[in-house]
Amino acid sequence: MSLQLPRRAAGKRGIPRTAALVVLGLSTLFLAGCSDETAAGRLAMPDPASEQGEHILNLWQGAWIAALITGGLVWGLIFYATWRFRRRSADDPIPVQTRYNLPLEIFYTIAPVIMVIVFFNHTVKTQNLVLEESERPDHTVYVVGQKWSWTFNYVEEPAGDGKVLFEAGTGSYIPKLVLPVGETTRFELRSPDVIHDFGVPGFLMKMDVIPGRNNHYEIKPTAEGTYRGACYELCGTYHSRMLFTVDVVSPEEYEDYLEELAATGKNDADDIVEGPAGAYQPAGMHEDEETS
Ligand SMILES: [Cu+2]
Repeated sequence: MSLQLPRRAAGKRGIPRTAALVVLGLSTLFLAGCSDETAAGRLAMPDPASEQGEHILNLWQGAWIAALITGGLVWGLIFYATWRFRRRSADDPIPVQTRYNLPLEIFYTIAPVIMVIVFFNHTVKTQNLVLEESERPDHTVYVVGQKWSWTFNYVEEPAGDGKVLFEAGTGSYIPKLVLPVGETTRFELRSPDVIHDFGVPGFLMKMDVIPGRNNHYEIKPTAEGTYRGACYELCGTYHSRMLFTVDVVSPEEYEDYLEELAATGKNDADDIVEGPAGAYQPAGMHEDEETS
């Protein structure tokens, strides 16, 4: 059975053509405005300061463009149909009621499935790109998320004389992670207690830190600067204290920083440090107040 439209609709093709042109024009305008230079062009994403973040930004922009084109087309058709086939006077007859239009039903079943396959394909490709790991990363940092802060362990660094250099935060001290620009650092994520999530919005990357599981990812920072980081998993009472800062510096400054850490005499250990024992709690808080 073919789709039957009221006679009035036939022959008047001006409106759909105009609607299609409006959708096309708006999408072109939108695509042209999607530059990586401005926050509006990045659709509210932070300016990516890592190589991996560029891929995430592309996926984000692409997904929004596809969603807006689809949305524009659907809204356009809805508004067009409600306006074009509205009842004009009380004498208007009820238009032909169409049911069981097989080609149309096949189309609106298959088209969304194809769209989902395309979105899925792009997502998997981006995920594979950002999780790609080098055989030998330039640096490795063991990131320990512990209640309620972070400990950053720098391993295999010459300044450490085979020892692990670390910076440990507490509930009342926000730790600093230092990374060299243009070099790859692998984060080995460890948790001795509950699930945390290690993320830096400026890098557009984050990953769960799960007890008993060795999650890892690599980052190649592309711009020097100071970035904010946090725990992105509601992990317990003082989750909100799990902040840290990231300083992306030149490779020379990075070496200097490690030497400074080694020189303190308090920031080296024989093995990975899982946070300063007994110092997890913010000052004045007691272990029995802990609820998770
Ligand atoms: Cu946490």
